[in-house]
Amino acid sequence: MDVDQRSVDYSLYLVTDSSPATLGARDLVEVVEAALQGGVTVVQYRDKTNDTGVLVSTAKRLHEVTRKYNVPLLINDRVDVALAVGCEGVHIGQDDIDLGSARKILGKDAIIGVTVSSIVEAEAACDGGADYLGIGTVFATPTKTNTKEIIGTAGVKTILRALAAKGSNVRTVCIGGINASTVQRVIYQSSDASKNLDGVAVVSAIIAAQDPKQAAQDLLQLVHSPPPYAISSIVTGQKPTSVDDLVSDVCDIIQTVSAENPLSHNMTNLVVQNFSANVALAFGGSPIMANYGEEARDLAKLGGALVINMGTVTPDGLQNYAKALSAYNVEGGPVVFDPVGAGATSVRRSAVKTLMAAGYFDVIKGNEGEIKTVYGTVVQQRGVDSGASTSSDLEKARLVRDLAERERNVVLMTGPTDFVSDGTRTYTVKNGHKLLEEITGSGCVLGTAISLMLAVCRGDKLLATLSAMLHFEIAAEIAAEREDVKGPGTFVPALIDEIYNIQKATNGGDYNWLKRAR
Ligand code: 3NM
Ligand code: MG
Repeated sequence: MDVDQRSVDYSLYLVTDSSPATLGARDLVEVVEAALQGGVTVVQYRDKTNDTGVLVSTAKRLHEVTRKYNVPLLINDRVDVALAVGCEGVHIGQDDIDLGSARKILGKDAIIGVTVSSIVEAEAACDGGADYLGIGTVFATPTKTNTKEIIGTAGVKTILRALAAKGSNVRTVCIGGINASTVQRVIYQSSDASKNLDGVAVVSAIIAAQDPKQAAQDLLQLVHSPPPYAISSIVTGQKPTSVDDLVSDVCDIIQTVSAENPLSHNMTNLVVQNFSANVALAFGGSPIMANYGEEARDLAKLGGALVINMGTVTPDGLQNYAKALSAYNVEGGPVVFDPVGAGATSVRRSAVKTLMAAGYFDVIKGNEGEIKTVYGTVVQQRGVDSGASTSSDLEKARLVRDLAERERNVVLMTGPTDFVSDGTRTYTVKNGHKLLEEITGSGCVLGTAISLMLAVCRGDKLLATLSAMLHFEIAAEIAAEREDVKGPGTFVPALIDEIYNIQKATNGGDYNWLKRAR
């Protein structure tokens, strides 16, 4: 088979596994042929256990099949086997034969790919003339337990960005835990404005599948379609606009919430359930407090949004959150993540990592300590409070922008000044009142408010978030100024009333309250 290296289609790259745990008692060549019928575009024969004789004979059989489908066959690690078979190339890991030697043996027309898990490795492989990179390990996977580093979608993105900065046109796939439920998110979140993945590499999602042909077909289709929560046209290059410019949009969203009465599904902590439900009603939404993950599949079909607030996290709770998150991701229903107390304990830090790997959050909201923890900065929070600020406003603005860009979502850092960004547009909001800090759950209920706005404004997650912030925080100001409000106790019911009053006023065409926006 003649291969033009530039025209290789890396969309769905199958790595084989002959172990009984993955392949079972089936014949590898038959499974691979089924996968080829399903649309696999590259095959890598990877066998770490069999003797060389078996490797060569199996590779020959595989090559006969891959040639029929005009798909390149690469051999993992074993340049000698590739030579013996005359297939299209090899894939080498960091501990295998070095790239220069492999190239010398196989020649310039061979396809040679290299496993990389860092920028340094990626740049070295590029400089050494690799045709493509296998970037990983994306997610922990039972298929390969001796992986060096779990890099997540953020790690893949960092590498892609570094390659783009070098002007490299090396092709890229990623590997590790890629399956039908992760593939779209991995491609969406990894891709940098300047460089995208060319495809994904999978082992168990195809080799261990009941029907490898169907599995390959499904995966290929997912590779080529954006996830349901993707925004098709994120506004790029737009300068941060003043809040004033957004008045009519904000009011539109507020009106739509009460017109459509969307569901706000809260998986929230024990402290704020009642408060959150009342606030959702005051906004004109329809709250449901449902912490059991199995319910989410039905609830996610109702067009609403989900709030995951890990304020009272438990092992059971974490599993429930993950189930609900994936149910909403499948439907494209928006999800708000409130990583309460993220930096307070090691359990919570690890819960954050688990949830971030489990699915896509449209909006992440938290105080300074929480957002820093989600970003990966080590902070020690005392309880769930943010603690004294350690960053300048410029640093905070950069942090929310960078995290939003990394996750391709919206990030809100609350505080005396709120910072909110979608990675392109970053706004600050200075509304609110000190009394919000004197009551419990004011941050949590803002998460609920955001969920309602997101449910009716999926196309602009930033605008939805901003609408909730302004509505809620201006209501707090108006409530705090009322004569009957004497302190935190009287503030809570007044806050609910003023949220309700703003909603009613906006529906009546009175936008005056928004003049307070700062
Ligand atoms: N290489 P699955 S991860 C073969 O990170 C391999 O370099 C990896 O298996 C790396 O698709 C991996 O079943 C196994 O998760 C991927
Ligand atoms: Mg290897």
